[in-house]
Amino acid sequence: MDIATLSIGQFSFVQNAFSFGFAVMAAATLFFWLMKSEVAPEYRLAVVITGLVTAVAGYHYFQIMTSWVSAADTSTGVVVATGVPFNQAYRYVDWLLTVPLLLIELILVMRLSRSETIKKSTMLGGAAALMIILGYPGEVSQTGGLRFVFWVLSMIPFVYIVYQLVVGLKSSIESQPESVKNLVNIAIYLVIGSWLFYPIVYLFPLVGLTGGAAITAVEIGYTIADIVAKAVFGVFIFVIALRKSKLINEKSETAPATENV
Ligand code: RET
Repeated sequence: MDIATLSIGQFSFVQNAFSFGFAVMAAATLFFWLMKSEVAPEYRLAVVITGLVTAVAGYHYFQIMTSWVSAADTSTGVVVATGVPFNQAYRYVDWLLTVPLLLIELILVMRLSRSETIKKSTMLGGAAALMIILGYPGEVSQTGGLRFVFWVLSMIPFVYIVYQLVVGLKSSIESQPESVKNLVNIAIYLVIGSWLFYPIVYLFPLVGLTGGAAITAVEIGYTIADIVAKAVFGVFIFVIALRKSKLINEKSETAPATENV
């Protein structure tokens, strides 16, 4: 990627987006960790992991922003490459850590049986890690051909995850309490919707966007998707945990709690 193809406006726009991403992730982390005691003990792990995801992302956004700033000199009013490459590995390392955690977060908040929790976390977490690892060589390659080949390879685990979320979790959703069924459904579609964004953004340089416009579109696209997939999704997880905690409290006053509550 050639940073000198960006206009000064594009360069600052991306820099501001990274700064915004860092602020959102840092604030979300504080929110989840400070609010953790508002949910029943059964759901605290899910909420702590939600904060862990935004904490890891916040750290990486800070690094991404720093790397972006060191890659260019704008003091002359145009973008001149300093020779220090913009490090895209930060994004992929961030995803490698956070994507499996996000899936585990969703599984934990559903409170399935122990064996099912372990099985689903391993399968989905493993597929997510594979998807990210397969995407990286294409992201850093300079040729459209390689970018496309790795897109196709990475789409295989991606389709598997989406299939598992839609079909595999269907019966688990049915066993969720009425008051959260809708929220769990929305959370799953939020995952699928925001995740679909990534492979589409990845393709931008292959569908006619070039130079600075392509770089800007990819970086802004990933940043928006990250904010939705981590912070906004995290709020859904938190609200689901809060509502289920209320149910536990109500039930303990009347009858014993049911399995998925
Ligand atoms: C890549 C490569 C091209 C093909 C596919 C991809 C999918 C990436 C996804 C990333 C999700 C990241 C999240 C981060 C925030 O927490 C690697 C771009 C399918 C789905 C959710």
